[in-house]
Amino acid sequence: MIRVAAEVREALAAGGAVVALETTLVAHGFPPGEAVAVGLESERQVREAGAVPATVGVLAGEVRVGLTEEELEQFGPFARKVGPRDLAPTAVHGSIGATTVGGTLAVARAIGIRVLATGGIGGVHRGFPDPPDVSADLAQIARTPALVVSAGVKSLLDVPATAEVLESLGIPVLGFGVDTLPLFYAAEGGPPVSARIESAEEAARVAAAHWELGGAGLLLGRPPDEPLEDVEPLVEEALAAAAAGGVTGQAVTPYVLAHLHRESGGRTEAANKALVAQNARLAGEVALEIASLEQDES
Ligand code: PSU
Ligand code: MN
Repeated sequence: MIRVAAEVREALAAGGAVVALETTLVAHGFPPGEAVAVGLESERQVREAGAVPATVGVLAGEVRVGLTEEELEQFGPFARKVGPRDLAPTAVHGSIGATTVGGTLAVARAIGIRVLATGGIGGVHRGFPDPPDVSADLAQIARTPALVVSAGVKSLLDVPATAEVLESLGIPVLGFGVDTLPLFYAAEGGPPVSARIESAEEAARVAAAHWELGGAGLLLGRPPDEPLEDVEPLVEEALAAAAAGGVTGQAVTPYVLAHLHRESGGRTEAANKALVAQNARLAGEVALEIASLEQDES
């Protein structure tokens, strides 16, 4: 059911550094025609850090780990958005499935990948419990012994509520050189993190300690280098447009991101591309540190 590319398989067997990358961000987070380049840039950043990228997607009846460029090009807007619950049915039915953070983590857990990079994780959507929309990313982070590097929680969500759920689930929320959780496009104004760390090496030591203590997932929030601090009015407009258009469930995040990319004149899209690449780079660095700690152990 799971086909792991030779490079990823060999790196895992040797205890090397591997970073899982998702395909929902490619299929549903950027306009077609630009999206594949975002995925390839993440892979390049992971490699520059010295780690092996493992992009995950469902294709031809298999969960593939370590997609080729030709394979990645198949993840267009028509690809099904695949969370943890959707992996098995999508694979069995032979559909193309773009894995979310949650879906990708489920695969990472199955084969022992310890680090994942994304833009921003999903969480509690605004207005809870009407609608009662909570991303499966949260529950999957809680059960996967892996570190997720993101620019925090997507600001189109109810970020304080999401931070509370992260605490309830026992997920350490680490700030990379910051005391508050980054807000995806924005760096300022988020809820406090549970611990601040200053380096990739320190993140790796905290993750290793958390796992030794029987813990599972951790979130590492890295603020974007060039944040946009003024997008909240546009976010509210995008959410109102989604509600007015009857957009619900899995379709909300892609709809809102596309609205923002269009209405900001491309500013949110440029910011999103940049932060995805920055997170991939840091994830590669942390993966390297984790691999070196684990080598020392054995
Ligand atoms: N980060 C981005 N763009 C995205 C996502 C993350 O920069 O599109 C995706 C991830 O796949 C994440 C998903 O798992 O958004 C969350 O969607 P939902 O809230 O429907 O679970
Ligand atoms: Mn949802």
